[in-house]
Amino acid sequence: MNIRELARDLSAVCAPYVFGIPGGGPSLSLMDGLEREGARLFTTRFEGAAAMMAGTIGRLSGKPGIAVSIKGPGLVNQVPGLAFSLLEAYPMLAVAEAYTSSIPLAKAHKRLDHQAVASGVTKARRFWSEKGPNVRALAAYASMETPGPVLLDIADAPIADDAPLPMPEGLPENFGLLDRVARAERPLVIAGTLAIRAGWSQALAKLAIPVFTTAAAKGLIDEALPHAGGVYTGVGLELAPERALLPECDLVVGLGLRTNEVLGAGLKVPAVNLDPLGSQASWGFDFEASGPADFGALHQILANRLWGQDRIATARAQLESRLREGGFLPACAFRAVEQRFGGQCRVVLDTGYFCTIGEHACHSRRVDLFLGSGQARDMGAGVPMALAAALYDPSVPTVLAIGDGGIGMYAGELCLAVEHNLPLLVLFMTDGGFGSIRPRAQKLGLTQNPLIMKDPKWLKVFGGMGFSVHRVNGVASLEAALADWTGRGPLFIEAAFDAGPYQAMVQGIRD
Ligand SMILES: Cc1ncc(C[n+]2csc(CCOP(=O)(O)OP(=O)(O)O)c2C)c(N)n1
Repeated sequence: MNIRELARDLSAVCAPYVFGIPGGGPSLSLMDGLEREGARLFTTRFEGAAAMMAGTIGRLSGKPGIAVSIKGPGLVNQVPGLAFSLLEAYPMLAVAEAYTSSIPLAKAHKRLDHQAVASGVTKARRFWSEKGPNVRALAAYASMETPGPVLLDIADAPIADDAPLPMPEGLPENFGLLDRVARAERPLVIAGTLAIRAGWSQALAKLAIPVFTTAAAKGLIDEALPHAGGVYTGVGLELAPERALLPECDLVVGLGLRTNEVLGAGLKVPAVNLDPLGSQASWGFDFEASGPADFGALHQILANRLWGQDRIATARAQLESRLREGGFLPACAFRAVEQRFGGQCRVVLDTGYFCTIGEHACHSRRVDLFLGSGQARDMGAGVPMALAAALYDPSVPTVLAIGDGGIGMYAGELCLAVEHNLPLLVLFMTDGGFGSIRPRAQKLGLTQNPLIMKDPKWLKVFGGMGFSVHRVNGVASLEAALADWTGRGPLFIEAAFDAGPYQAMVQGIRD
């Protein structure tokens, strides 16, 4: 086997998007081979962003994206993106140049222990080999429950063999789960990202009982539907629809309701969970029954129940009126965006209080029209996510909401938006610091110095990079800036909010 054949094999099973930074060795030969096979190549400024972008492509396309790096420091730079993809359950293949074990230790240039580097942030690492797991097996491994990153180390030629991949044992179907659901009169569904991967979206849209999703699965059903409860986090306060609806159900039916998709595990009502992993991924929840079960049979039972739509309407109206309080704040900005694009835009949320608001204020229609770091809550990852999404599907504008904390981390990557003239709006929501962290400092009398970011200079930076730029401080100026945008080429809008009302805006909504 040679590198051209490796590229052909990778092209057959991966999405045709390759991100990374090659060196002069096999990484470049591989990128050349992948391009010849029809893949699009994107050189990033940092390998960590490349791994995040490859993972995001995996989430959107269902096939692993590819991130390429050199050995040693190149792989180490991929680590933030591998951790992100692992935590978000995004399938991707990381490909790194590597030393084979037969190369004498005297050759030490860039030499690091790849197994040690990869062990905490990937599902598996294997060397490109003649007889070991092939590329098809590695891609399938990245995609199987729970999806995540797999590292493929490569040299100029494959090694002879590598160890087989450890396969999990399948669990027997849990029939008790269906019996329990059949006895419920007012069941309520909370669906995790498993439901996206399993393709249950349309079936759930047809139900007439409350359906919530985890933040990472937002958009699984059209959130304008009367039975859509919105996002469930486990820590919602009195104005979050979860607080109004859960006490009124007689059974929560989890669909892949996993601990790392919520902010607080545990429920105060009886619950079951359909999950091929059984209880492995849902520690902290006390399910009466959990395990694999026939979704078709479960759906038939749920389709015969009807309740909760009036209650959802009331809860949503209460939340909406709270979101309208306090003057110009992120909720107004999300409404302006929604109106400008009639819901036909993709919203990407970075991490901060604007994200807490956005998760409740934005009504997502489809699962590909919302991205957030719902599991990792990885500040800064919004930039690579938004870029990958805009490259993957430029047919709708992508709107990235990001704050003072996340904007700088991967800002250099946004050169790609200019180079590719992407329909990407960076909506920079600034309150002059880490608004979501400051309340704790204030409460405990801790220093606020590390939490304040004075006079952001990003408008000039993005203008210099080639973005159209606007600074807005109210709904009218924001609407004018949005109306101006044709969607051809990237736009940067700095929206400035008063720190006081900004910090108060989540009260009653989320802990
Ligand atoms: C990679 C990473 N580092 C640090 C954090 C901790 N963290 C969570 S929110 C936040 C501040 C976010 O600030 P900003 O983007 O300004 O949003 P705001 O809090 O003002 O809403 C920080 C530092 C994180 N979630 N991820």
